[in-house]
Amino acid sequence: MSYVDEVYELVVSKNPAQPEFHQAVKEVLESLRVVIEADEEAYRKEALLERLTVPERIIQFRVPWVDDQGQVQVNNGFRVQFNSAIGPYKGGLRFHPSVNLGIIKFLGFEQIFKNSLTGLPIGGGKGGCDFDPKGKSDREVMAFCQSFMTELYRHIGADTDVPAGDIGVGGREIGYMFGQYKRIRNLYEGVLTGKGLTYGGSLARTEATGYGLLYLTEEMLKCNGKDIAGKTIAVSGAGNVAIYAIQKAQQLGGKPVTCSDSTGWIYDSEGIDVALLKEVKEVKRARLTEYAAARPSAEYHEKKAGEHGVWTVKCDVALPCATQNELDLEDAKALVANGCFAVAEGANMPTTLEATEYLQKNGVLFCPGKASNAGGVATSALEMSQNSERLSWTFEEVDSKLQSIMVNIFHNLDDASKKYGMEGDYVAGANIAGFLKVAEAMRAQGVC
Ligand code: NDP
Ligand code: 2IT
Repeated sequence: MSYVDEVYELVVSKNPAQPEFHQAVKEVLESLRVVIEADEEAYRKEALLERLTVPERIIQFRVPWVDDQGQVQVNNGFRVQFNSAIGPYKGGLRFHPSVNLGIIKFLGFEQIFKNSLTGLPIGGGKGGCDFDPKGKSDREVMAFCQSFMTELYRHIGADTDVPAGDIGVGGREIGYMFGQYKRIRNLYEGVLTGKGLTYGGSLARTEATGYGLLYLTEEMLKCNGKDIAGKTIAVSGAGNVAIYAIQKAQQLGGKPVTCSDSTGWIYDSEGIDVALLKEVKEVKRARLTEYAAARPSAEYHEKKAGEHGVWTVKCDVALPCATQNELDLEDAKALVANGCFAVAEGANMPTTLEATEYLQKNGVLFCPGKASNAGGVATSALEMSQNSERLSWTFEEVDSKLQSIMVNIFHNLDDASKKYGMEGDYVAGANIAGFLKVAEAMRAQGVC
C-alpha cells in the first residue's frame, strides 16, 4: 500500500468518530500524493506524515461557571496545539454547541497549512468550547470566558500559543479573556489577537478575513481574465467573515445579494445593505428576520431541512462564509446550473469533498479556505508584530500588507499547481505549497 494510503487508514482507525478531521486529512493527503510518492521511502522512514497528522499536544478541560439563575453550568474546553515547526501555535477559539475534539482537530490541522501559506512565522493550533453564547447575558459570557481562561492561561503565551476569535468569539469574548489572562499572569502581552483598539488590537483585524477573501478572489479572477465588478455574488453566513466580505465585494463593484444565519437566509434584490446587517448582527445580536423587516427589497426564507438556501440563487460568484460542510453536491450542481463560475471559501472547509470535485470538474474556479480565508490569521500575525514592537500601524498600512499577502498566497498556490502538473487545481496548489515549508522546517529540527 502507498505511504499516503497507509497514513490515511491509520488516521481513521486511531481517531474514531471524528469525520471532519478525517475529511480534512483526506483532502490534504490526496493533494500531497504527487509530492510524497516522488520520494516515498524518505518520507516513510522519518514518519513525516504520521508526525504531521498527530497533534503535538491536546489540552482538554472542564469549564464551570454560574448562570444568571445561580445554576452551575459545565462545558468542555479544548486547545489543540498541532504543529509549531514554523512558529508559535496560532489559531482561533470557537464557542458553539457543536464543538467537539474532532472539529477542533480538523480546524487545527487546516490551520497548519493556512498559516504556512501566509508566509509569516506562525504554527497551527485551534481551540474552543461547546458553550453557546447565543441568548446569554453579558455577565454570563464574562463568567464563562473568565473560567475558560482560568484553565487555558497556563498553556498559552505571546511566544507559545496565541489564540484569537472564530465562530461565537468576537471582540467581547476576547476582551473578557484578555482581562482574565492579565490578571492571573500579571503580564501585559500579546497573548490573544483580535483585541480591542484601546488595548493592543490592530486596525483592520475585524475586517481582515472578509477583505482578504475578496482580495484573493479578485486576483484569482484577474488571472483568469475576469473580475468582481458587476458580478452577482451569493454569500452565506452573517457573522464577522460574511459581513466584511459583503462590504469589500461592494467596494470592488460587485453585488452581493444573499446572507444567512443558522435559522434562515435573505435574498435582497437591491444588494445587501451592510450598515443594516451590521446593526442587526453586530449591535443587536438579532436574527435576520429583523433585517427583512427593515428592508422592503429583502425576502426572508426560513431554513428548512433538505433545502439548499442561498446556493439556489442565480449568481456568478459564491462565497461560503458560515461553517463546515454547508455546500454539498446538490448545492454545487445548483450553482453550476445557474452559471456560477467561481467559488472562494471564507469559512473553514465549507464545501464537501464531493462538491469540490464537482465544481472543479465543471470548470468552476475554486479556492480553498486555507488560502482564501488566511487574511484573518495573517492580520493576527501583524497584530503580534505590532504588540512586540509596542507600536500601532495605520489602517492603510495594515490593509495594504493584507492585500499583498493575499495576492502572494494566490500566486504561491497557482505556481505550485503548475509546478506539479495540476494547473488550475488550487486545492492541490494550496496544500502542496503550505506543506513544503512546514515539512522542510520539521526536517531541519530533527525528530520532534
Ligand atoms: P461568526 O460567529 O461571526 O458568524 C458565523 C455565522 O455563520 C453566523 O451567521 C452563524 O449563524 C452562521 N453559522 C454558524 N454555525 C452554523 C451552523 N452550524 N449552521 C448554519 N449557520 C451557522 O463566525 P465567523 O464569521 O468568524 O466564522 C465563519 C467561518 O469563517 C467559520 O468557518 C470560521 O472558522 C471561519 N473563519 C473565521 C475567521 C475569523 O477571523 N473570524 C478566519 C478564518 C476563517 P448564527 O448566528 O445563527 O449562529
Ligand atoms: O480560522 C482562522 O484562521 C481563524 N479563526 C483566525 C485565527 C487567528 O489566529 O486569527
